[in-house]
Amino acid sequence: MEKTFIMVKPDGVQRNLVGDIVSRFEKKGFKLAGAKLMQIPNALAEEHYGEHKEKPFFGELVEFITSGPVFAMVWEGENVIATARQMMGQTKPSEALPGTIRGDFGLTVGKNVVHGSDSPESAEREINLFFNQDELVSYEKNDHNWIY
Ligand code: IDP
Repeated sequence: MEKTFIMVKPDGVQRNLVGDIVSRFEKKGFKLAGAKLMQIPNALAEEHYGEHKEKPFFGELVEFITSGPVFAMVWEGENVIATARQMMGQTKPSEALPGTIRGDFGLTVGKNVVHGSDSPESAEREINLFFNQDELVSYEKNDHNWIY
């Protein structure tokens, strides 16, 4: 089954949105494979956002993502990578539709509440960056046959 990396950013943690965001993925039918509240060290932030190194907002992005705790998660399920991106909404909250996380909770691109991997390659890279193998749990859920 496909896995993706989802993270409630520091603004989402401070604004008490962790429970709502976890709940959306649970209710959709995805399975939680790992989760932790953590403070991202600078080096990890720079590596995670490496593709934006040359962008003018890179410094601001690293400063923001390290400014407070984040809630890092791995979610599992059919097409979870693309579906989670749909559930998050567009990067700019002004373009994110109501009903999406960013559409419901965000106003600015810098503080857009949530991160989610955008491809199978980034999902694998980001899961390995943020989680050790022994922090991920493989288990059966009772609702499996009611979802698939
Ligand atoms: P994504 O998070 O939807 O995948 P990316 O283009 O990968 O979007 O950008 C990563 C993050 O960088 C965004 O979520 C956003 O918080 C931040 N970001 C993107 N563009 C800007 C900008 O112009 N100013 C400040 N932050 C930005």
